Amino acid sequence: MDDKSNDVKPVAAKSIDPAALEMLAHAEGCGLETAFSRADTMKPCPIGESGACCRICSMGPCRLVGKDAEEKTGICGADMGTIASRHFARQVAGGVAAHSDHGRDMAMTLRAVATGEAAGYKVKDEQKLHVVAGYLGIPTSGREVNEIALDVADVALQQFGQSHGDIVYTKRATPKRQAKWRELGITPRAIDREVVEVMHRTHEGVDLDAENILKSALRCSLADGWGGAMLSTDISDILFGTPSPLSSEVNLGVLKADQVNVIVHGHEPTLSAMLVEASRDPELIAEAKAAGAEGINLAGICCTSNEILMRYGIPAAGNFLHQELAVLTGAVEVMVVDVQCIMQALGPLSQRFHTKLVTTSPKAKIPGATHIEFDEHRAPETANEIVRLAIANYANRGPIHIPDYHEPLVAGFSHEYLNYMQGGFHRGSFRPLNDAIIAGRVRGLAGVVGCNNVRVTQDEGIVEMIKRFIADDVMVVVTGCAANAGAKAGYLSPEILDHAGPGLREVMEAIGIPPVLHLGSCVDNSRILTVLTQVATEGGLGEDIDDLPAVGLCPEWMCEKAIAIGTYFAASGAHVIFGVSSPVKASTEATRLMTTGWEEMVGGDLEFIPDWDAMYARSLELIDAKRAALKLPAYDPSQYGDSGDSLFFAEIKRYLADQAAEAERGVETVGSPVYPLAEGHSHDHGDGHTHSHDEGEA
Ligand code: XCC
Ligand code: SF4
Repeated sequence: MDDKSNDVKPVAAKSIDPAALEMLAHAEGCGLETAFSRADTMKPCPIGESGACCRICSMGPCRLVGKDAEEKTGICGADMGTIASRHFARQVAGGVAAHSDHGRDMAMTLRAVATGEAAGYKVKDEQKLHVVAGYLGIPTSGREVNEIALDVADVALQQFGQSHGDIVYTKRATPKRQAKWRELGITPRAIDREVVEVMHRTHEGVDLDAENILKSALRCSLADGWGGAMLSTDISDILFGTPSPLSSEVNLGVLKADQVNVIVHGHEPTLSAMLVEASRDPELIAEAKAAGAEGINLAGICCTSNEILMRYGIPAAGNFLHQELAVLTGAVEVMVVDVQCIMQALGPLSQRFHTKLVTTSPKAKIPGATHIEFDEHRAPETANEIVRLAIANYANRGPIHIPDYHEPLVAGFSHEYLNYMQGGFHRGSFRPLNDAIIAGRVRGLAGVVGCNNVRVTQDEGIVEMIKRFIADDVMVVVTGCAANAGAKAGYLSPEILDHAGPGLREVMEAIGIPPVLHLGSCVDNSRILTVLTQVATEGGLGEDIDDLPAVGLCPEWMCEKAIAIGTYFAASGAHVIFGVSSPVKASTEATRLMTTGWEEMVGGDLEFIPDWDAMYARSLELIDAKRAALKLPAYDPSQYGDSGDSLFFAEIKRYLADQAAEAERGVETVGSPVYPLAEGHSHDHGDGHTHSHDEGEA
């Protein structure tokens, strides 16, 4: 594997984002380090990186190295396949635990709302509550909202620790998929149980068969995709509204020189939703003005950002590798963090500036931070306290350096909204998309998801894949930090339709959606499972996810959650390709099991291809092979001519132009919906009014 991740990168090769490069030069000028510069001196340990290190017991750590490494064993006799697979399975369990614990907290919040203990929150999307109640077998007719919500919360919470039965949401998979899981014995039972079982099996001296270990990893991952993450998405929609498209902005330039800047970073929407309200509270805005600022500006980083971008249009300051860069601007009064993807480096770094780092979860403290514990029973007070801390801190600002980069984007595509776009609320379907794939106007579907990783050039792999896919008529969905990367590079703006291939362009214009759809945060990868399942069952493209001309990519993966996501997509029948480096590359056996082995077993697989060209070539090969297997016409771009702009897109462009003009005049417009709203969905316009469009729905 000759990836270049071990060389010291010149600054220009650290990111393709000009804002990041500007801030890295600024950091160097200030003599401050970042993850980017630390990566130059901290090389990945090649033994651990490749999966050849076992530190499961204290007879080791055992490291299998050398030319004959695969013939060696650890002291207990564990071979390379076992060692690499065990480590991989534990990564899956770690990722599942993270997403699912987040999901559990969402269910706890819903419960507190239902029992009237969570002031400031309410069930915002009753329609979604009814749909979810239906999935969970909870009666709805003639019942009060909070009565239903309480049952939904309790059944959701049961999914974590139930002593018998399977995770209910597995029934949302295609019948074929459910049967396959049953036959293989990998239907997940209870979320916590699958995590515990992997931890048990991978304890010293238990499961010592690579194939069996990896099979348990598949089962565990399904407890995330069709369990914790899917519940998290659904309950977030119930509490904060199912997203529908709106426009906003992305990159560090969304920070405002003359306003109190508050950044939310992490993963949960719970406190951040309250901070949205607090940042728009006239009383607090008046206090900010009294402190000499023009107002309060809230922006996000990582998936907390995606959660509030999708629902309130709050601008995104950047993805994972932007967290330190945001502090380096000197313009952040408070950075509020909850859980996951938060660098400890923020502690000491924020102390070099006036920035107050605020931790809020009892699960996640950082030395150097101020801890203001979030408790859903007094959320509005906590949010106000944090905003007041920021206001008081405004006067302490030193010199600031905000790079002037901010791209417009459209975000907020839920599965529900896509249904609506393709047939209206009462006849929602995926028929137009399926027909377009069958005809070859759309060559296939690609999900480009996941993290940033300093071992590769920031955003490069993600943006390269998005760019090439849409040019080759592959429709793209994005989530997490990959969505943010695509947005920073301009690929989430409707303007990008001009860069799409002719077939894709024609279809996108007809349906009225852009070629790259932002589906949300990382737990919202569950939305992609729902979309793929519906495409598979709509007709004409086989019967299951493994029949579809689709591929999932995670070019710049970094954490265990990404591994859990990749694994549940594979277990659901998708071909998945990760970049960076394979955590099992030291083992030919584990690599074989996760590729051809899993393909035979579940129809999907997990490959690691660090080279962007090779990753892309393999993606098209997989998509075209599925087209051929379905006996669809081979993709032929020459048969579609350029079509004119649809009225729909002309409208969006006009809207964005107006918005830019208004922004120029200082009118706050981020978060305005750019699409006609789906009936039954609502948008908070930030002025305290919620516009619901649910007439006509019983
Ligand atoms: Fe974290 Fe979700 Fe990865 Fe980004 S993409 S670095 S997990 S924030 Ni989830
Ligand atoms: Fe070594 Fe076996 Fe202990 Fe792992 S479990 S550290 S391979 S002795």
